Amino acid sequence: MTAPHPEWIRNYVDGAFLDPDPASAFDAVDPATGTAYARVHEAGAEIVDRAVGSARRALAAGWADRPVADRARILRRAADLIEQRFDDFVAAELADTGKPVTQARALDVARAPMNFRAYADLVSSAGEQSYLTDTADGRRALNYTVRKPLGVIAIIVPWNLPLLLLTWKVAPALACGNAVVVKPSEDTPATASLLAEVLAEAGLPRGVYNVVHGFGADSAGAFLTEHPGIDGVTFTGSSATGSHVMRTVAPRVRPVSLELGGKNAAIVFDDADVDEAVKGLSRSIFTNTGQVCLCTERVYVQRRIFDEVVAGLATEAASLRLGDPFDEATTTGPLISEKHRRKVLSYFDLARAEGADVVCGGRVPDVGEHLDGGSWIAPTLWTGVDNSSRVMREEIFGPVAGLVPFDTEEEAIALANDTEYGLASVVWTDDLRRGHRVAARMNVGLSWVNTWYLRDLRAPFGGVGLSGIGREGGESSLHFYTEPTNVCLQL
Ligand code: TXE
Repeated sequence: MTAPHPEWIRNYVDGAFLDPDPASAFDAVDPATGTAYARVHEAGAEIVDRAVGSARRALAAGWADRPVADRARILRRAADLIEQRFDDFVAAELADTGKPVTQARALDVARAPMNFRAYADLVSSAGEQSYLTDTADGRRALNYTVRKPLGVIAIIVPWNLPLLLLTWKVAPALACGNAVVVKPSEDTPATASLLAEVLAEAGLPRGVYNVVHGFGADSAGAFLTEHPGIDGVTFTGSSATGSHVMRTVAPRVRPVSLELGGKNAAIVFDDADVDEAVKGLSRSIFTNTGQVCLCTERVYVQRRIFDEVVAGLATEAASLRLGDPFDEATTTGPLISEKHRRKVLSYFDLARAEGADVVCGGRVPDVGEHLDGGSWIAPTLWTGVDNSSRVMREEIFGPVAGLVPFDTEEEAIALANDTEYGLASVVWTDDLRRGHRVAARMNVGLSWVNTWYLRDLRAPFGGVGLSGIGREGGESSLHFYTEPTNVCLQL
């Protein structure tokens, strides 16, 4: 790890980092230790206004009209530069999240260049629609579409996969010729500012990428979504805030893309390879300390193998190693903040009150004195719960799951679909026909069979119900970040 931690994490507007204002600042906290490692300059309404203005000017100065090949070249150069500064990004991500270095390398930071390259490729090969239309008078017309950038996009991202989710939105937005104002989570400000350095070096014109730091209400998040100069908002975060963002932009009828929470189910049939299913479940429940919108929090297991799966998962949970993020043997980091730990602990209390049997965890673990101040939590499994329990209905967003037995396929499908959310699901079975049949009946945006979090960046990503509106990924992103004009020519 090379990068020394910055003293200040600064806003980036019109191609320059702004001088920080000590009167308007908050701490960047390392959740592994609970200590502040930098100060973050909180953007007020005036800085947000400057950021939106600079994005507008960048569009007018020609960014939106640049040849696709130019934009793709800049994205590819950005991908190369992220790889050159790989350790800096890993260090920044670890300081903000406390996640294990092995995960930050393999997932979070590795995905950033992939996102830029994927959208450079996609935009380079994208076509337009075209139709020859028969008209009543026996002549014909040529209809075709011309896709134009949406304009200035507000990008609001959360803290669980900060760089991955940021670049997942920034890459397609820039590929399509938009300018962006990014508001990273107040809990994870570092990588968005680091990305500004890389994009400038990659040749992105000033004003195309701007970063404003701060909170939601009465802060940078609200100032940005309320700003009349915004042409669209893409948001990943909680369902409640997503709904609020939608209401904020509704009076100006701006498009929104919302990727929200989940209460994701896994179904394990008794024909599955149990060892493989248990290992897969352990990944889908505990990865990133359960703080991925795709993580499993409800597990339905066919009765004959219920005890075996519970015991296997408890063994997997016991094998997880919580500890120093820089230690290569660490598998599991802390929760993102003390505030979030209070939320997760409140669900531990609720589970007990609802009569759950705690198979493992359910407490604050002892991770060693030097990490005492961090927001650590023990991987936790419950039995004795059912779909009427609040812990089985509400998103907890921690390394937790409730396990429930079932008897028939129909029952399992009904239990899995009995939720207001609809993001992701997993089916574990060795019966291929059953795998296809059940996967297609899951009321979700992403339905896995015998795997989890296996992504093709060209495939649609998103959810239904409380899990969101719209899809990201591949062509879905190209559609969100552009507006088509239908040109109709009488032949
Ligand atoms: O989310 P928020 P929080 C879920 C998870 C978690 C819960 C709360 O269950 O426990 O949400 O987390 C910005 N206008 N997920 O409070 O509030 C905020 O500053 C504009 C699921 O952190 O949704 C941050 O940048 N912006 C999830 C971003 O919204 C506002 C990932 C997300 O914060 C705003 C994270 C406002 N009024 C949490 N209020 C997932 N889908 O992956 C807040 N923000």
